[in-house]
Amino acid sequence: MAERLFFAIPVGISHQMALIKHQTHLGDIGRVVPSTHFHLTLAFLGQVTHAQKQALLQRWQDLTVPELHLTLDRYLHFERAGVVCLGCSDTPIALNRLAQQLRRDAARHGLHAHRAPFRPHVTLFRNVHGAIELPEPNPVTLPLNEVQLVRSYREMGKLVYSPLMRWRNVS
Ligand code: 2AM
Repeated sequence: MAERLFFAIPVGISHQMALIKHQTHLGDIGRVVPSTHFHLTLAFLGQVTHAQKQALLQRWQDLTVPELHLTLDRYLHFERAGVVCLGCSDTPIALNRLAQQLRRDAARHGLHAHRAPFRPHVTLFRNVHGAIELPEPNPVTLPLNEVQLVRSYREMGKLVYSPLMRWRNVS
């Protein structure tokens, strides 16, 4: 059976707190993403079969997680998706390289092919309808300590994100 998988950078508790403040600051603009669901997606894989997962895990066994910090310093409103996120104006080159590597490997194995460029962000609200004005945010700086391969599924109607694998840097 296929699983819905994606690669993400997790958001630790102290940074979750900072992001909750952003949600409070923005107010009632859509459906609030629960803080335990905060993540920064590097590559969405879609439905992955067991054979595809095995092949990719072999490919990624030596995946290197670069040491870097990522400053989230602007609100983004992706109108078609109906989401508001905290994103960054300056993507670190090493982060872009990592996301492109994961996306390329996934596409080569017949998985989701991303057409849009990588724009790092943490989604704060879903179901945001219509045009909204967004202020300048207080920046949040996330350290990149860990990358996770996450499975998403529904249990009793509730969305669950379950990390299957973790890759850490040496810091
Ligand atoms: P995002 O909220 O960071 O944009 C798990 O489903 C995550 O994968 C979502 O939170 C979303 O990340 C991303 N995702 C889901 N569907 C996607 C798609 N079709 N293309 C790109 N990313 C997607």
